[in-house]
Amino acid sequence: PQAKPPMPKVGVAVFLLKGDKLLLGRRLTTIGYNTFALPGGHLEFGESFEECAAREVKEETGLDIDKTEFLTATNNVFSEGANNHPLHLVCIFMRAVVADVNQVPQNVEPEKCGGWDWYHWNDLPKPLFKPLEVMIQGGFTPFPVSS
Ligand code: 8DG
Ligand code: MG
Ligand code: MG
Repeated sequence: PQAKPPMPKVGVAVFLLKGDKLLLGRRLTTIGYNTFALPGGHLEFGESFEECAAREVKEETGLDIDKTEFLTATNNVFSEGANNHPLHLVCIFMRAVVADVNQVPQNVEPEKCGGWDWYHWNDLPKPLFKPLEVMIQGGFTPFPVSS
């Protein structure tokens, strides 16, 4: 029997903003090992982008989010994902803020993440997760235009 052909997947990543800082964690999973990335994960069947953003942030950091908005989407083809199989991810980027400013991020999945911290936009840690670095290098900013 023929193996199922690989299909693109949908990822949702969240720019969780606090003033001029954002939340990043060091990945401990195959793709982007040891690089700093946003909280996020895969869209489940039937879920809205907002629901996925809230669920993944909660699962990974324990934080509740608010004011969730769509920002942009990127198309990422990784030549080697898990087990050296190519991986095609359409990543949806959302923006949000913490529902309660006194809530502190917890490292809920220590096998997947080295820990969460707030980083100033002008002093981001290195190396960033490749798709994130490419966006930022290209001039993308997740912050609302100030009036
Ligand atoms: P899940 O099993 O919890 O559903 O997924 P996960 O293990 O949390 O998935 P993930 O790799 O954290 O996120 C899904 C995909 O989203 C990831 O493989 C690639 C894409 N993605 C980007 N940029 C970013 C980013 O900055 N952070 C995260 N978390 N994912 C990103 O393209
Ligand atoms: Mg996840
Ligand atoms: Mg994740």
